[in-house]
Amino acid sequence: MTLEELGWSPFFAEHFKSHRDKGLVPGRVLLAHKSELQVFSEKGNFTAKIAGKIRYNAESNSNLPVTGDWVALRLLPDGSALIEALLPRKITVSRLTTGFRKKLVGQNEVQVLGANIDVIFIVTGLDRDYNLRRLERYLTLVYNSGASPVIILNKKDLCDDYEEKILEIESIAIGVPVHAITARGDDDLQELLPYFKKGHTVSLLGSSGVGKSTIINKLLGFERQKTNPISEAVNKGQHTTSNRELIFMPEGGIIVDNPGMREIDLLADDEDVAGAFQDIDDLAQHCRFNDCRHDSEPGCAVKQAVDNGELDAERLRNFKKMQQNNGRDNRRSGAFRAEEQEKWYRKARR
Ligand SMILES: Nc1nc2c(ncn2[C@@H]2O[C@H](COP(=O)(O)OP(=O)(O)OP(=O)(O)O)[C@@H](O)[C@H]2O)c(=O)[nH]1
Ligand SMILES: [Mg+2]
Ligand SMILES: [Zn+2]
Repeated sequence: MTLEELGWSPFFAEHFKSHRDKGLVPGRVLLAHKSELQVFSEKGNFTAKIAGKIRYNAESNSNLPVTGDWVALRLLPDGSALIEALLPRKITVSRLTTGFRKKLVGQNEVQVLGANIDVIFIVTGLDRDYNLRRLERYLTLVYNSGASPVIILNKKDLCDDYEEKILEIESIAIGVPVHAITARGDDDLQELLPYFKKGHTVSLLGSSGVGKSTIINKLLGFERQKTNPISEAVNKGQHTTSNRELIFMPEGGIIVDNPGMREIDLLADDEDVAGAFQDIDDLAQHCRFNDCRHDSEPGCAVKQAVDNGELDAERLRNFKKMQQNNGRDNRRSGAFRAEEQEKWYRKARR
């Protein structure tokens, strides 16, 4: 497998320069367990350990390599490898566990759900799983990551009015592709193939039982992933899929299956939405006009921050997308934020 097929790009090449001089080789993490990782490189597949200094210097778990990360490998004489550096992530799909969520689940960290993902399929079931508000929360998570969202409505066979639902979704997810499919059927998966370009990584997110693994099996043409009727998995309080792993598509392209996300995981994102763009909210205080849209208004502090490199243009783009998406201009006030947090907090404790 070539580096390009693994998803290598000039961004990583630039950050790898200093490591190459030290005799290290680039590799991409296929699968990460606590102590051992599977890493793919041009020189083959290696079982790798993380160098002690990486663990020592990591400020939190989010600084340790996860599936999808690019790393610098020292190849050892016994055929294994040592991960000596983690390359910067081009895209991080993550969830902040702060504030109320921290109180709820006792965590205090950024949890990385995906690294260097190009496209995220947000998978929803057209059966009982369907929930527009939840879909909005998934969209927020994806917009914050910088990956491109695609909405997959699965189990079309169990829904009579899926066309209406598509219209409903298109009105909140402006410009986001929406596909209604039946993963159990044979023909619908064709329309997803164009997302699998050479070296591109597609990750599937969604609640447990919506059919993420079924979709992957169908795309691959064999039962690579375990699948289960929803009732079985949910009654046991488990997800059928338990880890994240890079899977290579025969025609090129890389796919990542994920364990189903829990309601409480998304809850955090609602809270994050409230504070997700705090930096932009702060800058906006200094715009000349109170209702500045940060487009071409004179005296716009946000635009100015982009011009002088203080604020990432991509981030501003995502901020606008999200506002457009949710029509949530009014959500910027602190009072609204506090109210929202309170609401979700109460909900979670019921
Ligand atoms: N009727 C119907 N059932 C489907 C469809 N796609 C998947 N299923 C069923 O839904 C159940 C759950 O599918 P999985 O693929 O295991 O779901 P998952 O999203 O991977 O779940 P986790 O791994 O727990 O996150 C299985 O019994 C599938 O056969 C579909 O298009 N129609
Ligand atoms: Mg699964
Ligand atoms: Zn402005």
